[in-house]
Amino acid sequence: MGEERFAFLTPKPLFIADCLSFFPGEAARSAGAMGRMPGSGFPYFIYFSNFRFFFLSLFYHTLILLNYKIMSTPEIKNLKKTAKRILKAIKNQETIILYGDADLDGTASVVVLEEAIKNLEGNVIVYFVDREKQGYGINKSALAHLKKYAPALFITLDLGITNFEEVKTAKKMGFEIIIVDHHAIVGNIPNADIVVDPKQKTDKYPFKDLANAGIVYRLVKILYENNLPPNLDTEFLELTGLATLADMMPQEDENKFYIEQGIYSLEYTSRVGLKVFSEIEVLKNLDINQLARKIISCLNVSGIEKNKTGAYFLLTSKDEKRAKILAKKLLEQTQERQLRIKQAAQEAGDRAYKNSDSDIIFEGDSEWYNVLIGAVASRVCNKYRKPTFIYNKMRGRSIGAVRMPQGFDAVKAMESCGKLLINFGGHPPAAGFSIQNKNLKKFEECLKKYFENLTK
Ligand SMILES: [Mn+2]
Repeated sequence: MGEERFAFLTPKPLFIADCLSFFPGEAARSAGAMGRMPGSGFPYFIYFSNFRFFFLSLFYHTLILLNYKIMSTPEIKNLKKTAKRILKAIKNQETIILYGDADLDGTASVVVLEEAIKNLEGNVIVYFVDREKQGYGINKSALAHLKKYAPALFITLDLGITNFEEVKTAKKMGFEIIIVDHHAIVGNIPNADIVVDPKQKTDKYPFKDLANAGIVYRLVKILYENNLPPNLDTEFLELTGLATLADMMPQEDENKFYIEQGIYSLEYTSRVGLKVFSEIEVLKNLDINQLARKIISCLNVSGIEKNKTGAYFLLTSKDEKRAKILAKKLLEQTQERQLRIKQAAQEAGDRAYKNSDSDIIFEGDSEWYNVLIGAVASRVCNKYRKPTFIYNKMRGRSIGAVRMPQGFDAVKAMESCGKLLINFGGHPPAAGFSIQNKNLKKFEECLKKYFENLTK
């Protein structure tokens, strides 16, 4: 038991290169000295570099310790059960629906699991929820659209853990539901067939801050009984690393491994949709970290067409010409969006300034679209260092993004006013909600009271 937990830490040629990326400066220096290796050449530079024996043995011992630590820890709850169920579905040629969140973490989760399942000859339907039109999570219109595929195995990725009613509805339609999510548990868990979320109280997995893509990466390792082909492994790690950064998960423990490993191999990526970024004129001179940040800003918010995200189309593209056009388009859209975010953050800040004695910032507008509010809330929160609630006011209801300065918990704050909300969820520093417009004022008052009591 245990060797499947961190197969990428078991000794094999790649392993030496793997451990190097714990120390990216050293690795980059050796790689730089060797120049760019063709194809998936990056692991091989180590054989040519005159790396000092002392460092090697240091790394080796670190790795043995890490391996020991990881082998003696339990797996994420229900992850093996999920893998088993997926393998059964593949064997029986059942339809497997992958229902993902539209950000990069959700998209990476879908792409990795889809490619893993398809490579084992399973049947996959991919669906992304349109936050702009449908809101966050599982929702009625998506279920109405997917109903025709029932009965099927319905796997939610990077969402679902707060969709109590929707899970019930989906089960009635004949779906078997597996939730794979990393967001905070709000009270109970939905009545799904299997729930994977390291934040469940009963989950003994020691590291709680994985991105959803990190959970999926582990799942895929189990699906392949640790014999994931190296080319797939590298490609999956790249997406896992990017998603972990995009979701702003703490850069420690296992996450550090995904980020450094993923970003490092990005330079030699064989995924067309990622490779094209480094070929775009204005991005040509960026170093690998800057390039990664650019890619993330383009793929984290990429719009939805035909129930798929722009990032999904790009990451699964095999056609270099079309991928380049799409990447350029996403880059343009990102620049426009960043301008709009700046303007909206300015406006929200100005309005909040008039209310400067309030403990919180609570502002909304019909022009602040769903794709903007998260970034707007982040900017405002960073500037004013107050609990920040920014919402897009639509017809009848609003969708909001929440950001907290250190020491505050967005999920707990909303839990205390939960009755006024349609739905809410997320992480302590960053979360979201949906609400009937008629409850907005009450919600604001309730939050003010909550934070007033906290600071007393
Ligand atoms: Mn996520």
